[in-house]
Amino acid sequence: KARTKGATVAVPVIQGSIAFWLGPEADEWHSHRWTAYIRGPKNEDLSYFIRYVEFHLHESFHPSKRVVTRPPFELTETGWGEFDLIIRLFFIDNLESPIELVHPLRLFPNPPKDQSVEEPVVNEYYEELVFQDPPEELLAILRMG
Ligand code: SLL
Repeated sequence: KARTKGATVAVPVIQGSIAFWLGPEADEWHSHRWTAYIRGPKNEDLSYFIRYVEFHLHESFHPSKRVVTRPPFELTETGWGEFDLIIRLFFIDNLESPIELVHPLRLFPNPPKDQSVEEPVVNEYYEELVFQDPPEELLAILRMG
């Protein structure tokens, strides 16, 4: 594929998670419900350049690999523990190699709070997906945004 020369495009995305304590429904293995996500900074639909997203969970989840093929690119689960998710982004027509992000899932407030205070725990990071000399087709798509 024809690659452009001297073009760099940085696309801002947010990778994050939000977790809720399940309160009276909580049991030993399922104390929290959480959602991990990739989103645009203003909740833009990212499917104009992201084809699908793989979420790789801790091996205690079966299956541990989850594929989300349409927006919103998010995954909801229940569990008891914190771990690092691997989030792999695949692009339209495989025009660029996948990009991997690591998301540290947080379930517990830091510093710790009385758990009777049922506040969601949000952990978000701003990322820039940087495409260096992307194929012309991808460059056009990214510029149209
Ligand atoms: C810890 N290193 O020890 C981490 C591992 C794994 C969390 C946390 C599984 C839930 C399920 C789950 O929450 N695993 O079995 O459905 O804190």
